[in-house]
Amino acid sequence: MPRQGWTMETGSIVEWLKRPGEFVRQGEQLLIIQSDKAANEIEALESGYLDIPSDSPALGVEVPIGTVLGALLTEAEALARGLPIIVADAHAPKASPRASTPKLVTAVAKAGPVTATAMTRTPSANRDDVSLYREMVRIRKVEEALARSHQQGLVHGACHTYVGEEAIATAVCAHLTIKDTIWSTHRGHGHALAKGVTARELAAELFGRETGCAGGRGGSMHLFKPEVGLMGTSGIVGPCILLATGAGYTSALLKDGRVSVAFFGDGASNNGAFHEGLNLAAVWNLPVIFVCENNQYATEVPYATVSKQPDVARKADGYGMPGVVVDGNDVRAVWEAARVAVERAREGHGPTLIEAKTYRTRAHSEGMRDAGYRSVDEIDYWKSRCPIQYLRAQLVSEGEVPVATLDTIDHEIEEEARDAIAFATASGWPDGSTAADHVVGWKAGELVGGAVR
Ligand SMILES: Cc1ncc(C[n+]2csc(CCOP(=O)(O)OP(=O)(O)O)c2C)c(N)n1
Repeated sequence: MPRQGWTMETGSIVEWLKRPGEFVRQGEQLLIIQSDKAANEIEALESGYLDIPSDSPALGVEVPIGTVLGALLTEAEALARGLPIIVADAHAPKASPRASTPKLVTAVAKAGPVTATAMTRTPSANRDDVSLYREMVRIRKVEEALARSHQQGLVHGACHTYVGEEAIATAVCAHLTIKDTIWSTHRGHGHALAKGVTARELAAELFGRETGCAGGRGGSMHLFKPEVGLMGTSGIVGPCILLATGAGYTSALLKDGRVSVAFFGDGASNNGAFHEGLNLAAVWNLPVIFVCENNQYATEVPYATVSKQPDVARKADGYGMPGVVVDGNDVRAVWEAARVAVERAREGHGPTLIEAKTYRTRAHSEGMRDAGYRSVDEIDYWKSRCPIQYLRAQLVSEGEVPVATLDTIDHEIEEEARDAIAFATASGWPDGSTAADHVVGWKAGELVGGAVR
């Protein structure tokens, strides 16, 4: 019984999603457990044949964390135990009747730029594909390690991963200096890494440790490292748009040449902050890039059901700024769109709205059920459009980068992710006596605050 959150002491099995003897691949959903707070899907941490022993707790029976529920065995072990080995996945969940086959690719290709800015896909001399590859792999592997850690109860609070969307943060941040600022969301791990937060600092923050980028006080949704321009991630949908606009206003007043970037999801695009932020940035010609990561769902709500206009980018026209639709799973395309937008902002020509069409291939948040609102076919389709594999295939087919180089990067990053988890696990907790540091509040009519260290 895995620990799901700090307060959980006991849990019960709601449902096994696999049968005894069935081969389960690492990362597949294995069972649903009920904790003190929620029903969570638990994925297999490794591959193997499922054994549910006769003394495994029955459904609905509450047992302490740490209780053995089942095991994933090798084929020899499974045969020795007399399990009815099942390799074919006949019980795999079928596509939900509501969801349909995605047609997005054509839509993206047709949409193209919608206002003034001419987009080209011509590679720039300055684009470093190997670095882009490395950064995307870093985000992917660190996210997967964090997801596993969440399942083991090491991550406190929610954990929204960026798996499938890596190309966007990677390509946009490739154009930013350390002085440029980014403002992000609940799904901000990838933005933080791409802007310069280390894997160690990120993992430690999610583990609540003092070595985290926010001293272990913020967790997954409150990442903060102004030294590298990460001005904050936030669980409140929308305000990052206003904060980035404010930062753009500061830069315009100070004439310091910085640009600011707001990363946000399609869910924020019907929020009042979107209208206010884009309108003000356009009117005052502010150096801001609005990056809408349209992964097509706000939690379980399809974008098509909340906007008659399928392209968020077309809304830019209403504010008098360029709006660009780009394939968010093509890192080169995003890189080019961001290059034009950042250049425009730095030269004083004002903001741009980039809509990167993409997809998250994991659940909205780790442990949440991911069924009913989208089909397995749809998820598989988008997995096949993995931005990392796409760039890898391009690099290999172009003959510019040897496969061995890419393999080496994969291994180095795997090691980096492992090291980050080990570092976070070994790090200390913040000292309880500092709990009020950085906290302000009203006392007897006066604003008082703890120490700022
Ligand atoms: C102002 C506000 N309203 C509602 C929520 C609840 N909420 C959390 S995540 C989420 C969906 C956000 O979707 P989107 O912006 O598309 O980002 P994604 O999760 O798809 O990356 C919602 C509605 C919130 N956190 N803040």
